[in-house]
Amino acid sequence: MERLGLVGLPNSGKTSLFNALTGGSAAVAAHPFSTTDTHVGVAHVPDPRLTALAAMSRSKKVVSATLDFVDIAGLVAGSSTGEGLGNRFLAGIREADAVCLVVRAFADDNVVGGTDPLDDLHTLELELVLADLSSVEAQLPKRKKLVRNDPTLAPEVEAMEAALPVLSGGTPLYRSDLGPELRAGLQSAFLLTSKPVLAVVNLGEDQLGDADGLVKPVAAELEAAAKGPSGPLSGVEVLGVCVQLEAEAARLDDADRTELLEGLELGEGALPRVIRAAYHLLGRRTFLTTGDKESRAWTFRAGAKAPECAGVIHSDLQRGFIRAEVIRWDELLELGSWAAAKDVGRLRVEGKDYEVADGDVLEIRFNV
Ligand SMILES: Nc1nc2c(ncn2[C@@H]2O[C@H](COP(=O)(O)OP(=O)(O)O)[C@@H](O)[C@H]2O)c(=O)[nH]1
Ligand SMILES: [Mg+2]
Repeated sequence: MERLGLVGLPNSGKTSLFNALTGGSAAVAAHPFSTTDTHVGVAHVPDPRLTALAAMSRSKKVVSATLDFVDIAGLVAGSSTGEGLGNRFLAGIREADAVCLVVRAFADDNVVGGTDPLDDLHTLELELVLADLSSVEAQLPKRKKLVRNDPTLAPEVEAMEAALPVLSGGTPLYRSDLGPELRAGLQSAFLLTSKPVLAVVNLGEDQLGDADGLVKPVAAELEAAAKGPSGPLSGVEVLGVCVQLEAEAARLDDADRTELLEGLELGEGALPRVIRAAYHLLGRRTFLTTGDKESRAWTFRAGAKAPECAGVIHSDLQRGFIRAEVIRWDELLELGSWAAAKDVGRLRVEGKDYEVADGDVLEIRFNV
C-alpha cells in the first residue's frame, strides 16, 4: 500500500490535517514535539461517480477507494543531521511514497511559529536538501568503487554525480531539471526530494478572502525551477486549506457540514481536493463495479491491464481471467442499468491486453 506523508514544521497543522483527512484522533497540541509517534490513517476518496452508480443500482453497500496518509512528526531545523526527533523524522519520510508539504499562513498568538508560508517552505526544503546531500555524499564514493567491477551501476553513479551540484546549490530534486533517466538512476538512493510533492497552505479562517494571494507565491516557488511545460513540477498542486475549519467540519454530520461549508462559500470543502490530488500524485486510478449488493471503487496503477485490475478484486479473478465486460461510468448511468447496457450492445468485451481507463465499470469473467 502506498502512502502519502505529511511533512511540515511544528505547529503548521499536520496532525489537524491528518485527523480531518482520516477521521482520526491523533493528539493535536500547540507544542513542537507533541507527536512522537508516526501515525498512519486511511482516507476515503470521495467519488461522485461511485455515489451515482450506487444510486442507480440501489446498492446495499457502497465502498470507496482509500488512500493511506502518514503524519510525520519531528522536522525542525537540524533534522537532516538527526538531531532531536530528526532521526524519527528521516525514517518516517523515507517510508512515504509521496510528500505533502504543509506550510503555515494562519496567525494565532497562542500557537508558536512563523506565519509566512514561503519561509516555511524554504526551511522545509533546506532540511530535506541537506539530508539528501549527506545521503549522496555517503553513497557516491561507495558506488564509484563498486562500478569498476559492476558496470550496471554506471547509471546510478551518473545520476548521483548530476544530483550533487543540484543539492549543493540548495535545490530539491523535485524541482530540478534532471531528466527522466537521471531520475530513474536515483531511485536506489532513496532520496527525500526525489519523491513527488504537493503542498497545502494552512490558512486562517480570516485569510480565506486572500487565499489566492497566499497560495500563489508558494505555487510559483515550487514551479520556478521546473523548466518548460513538461518539467517535473509543471502543474504541481498547491492547495489553500483552512485546516482548523475543515477539521471542525469533518466532525459534523453530512447536513451540518454542508451547511457550514456552503455558508462560507467553500463548496464541498478542500479535503476532497487534497485527497484527489494525492491519489493522482501517487499515480492511482479508479475502476468501478456496481450491483444491488455492492457498488465499489477500486484502485489500480495507471497503465494497468485488465487481468491486473481483476487481481485487485481477487487473485482468483486474475489467475482465471477470461475477459472483461467494460463500459464507461457515464455511459452506464445514461443507459440506466447493466442489463440495459447489455441489451443495446454497449458493453465492450475486452481481453488480457486491455488497458483499463479511469472511470471504467468492469465485470470480470473468469474460470478457476
Ligand atoms: N488558528 C488556527 N489554529 C490552527 C490551525 N490549524 C492548526 N491550528 C492549531 O495549531 C496547533 C498545532 O496544530 P497541529 O495540527 O498539532 O500541528 P502539527 O505540529 O503540525 O502537527 C494546534 O493548537 C491547532 O489547533 C488553523 O488553521 N488556525
Ligand atoms: Mg503533529
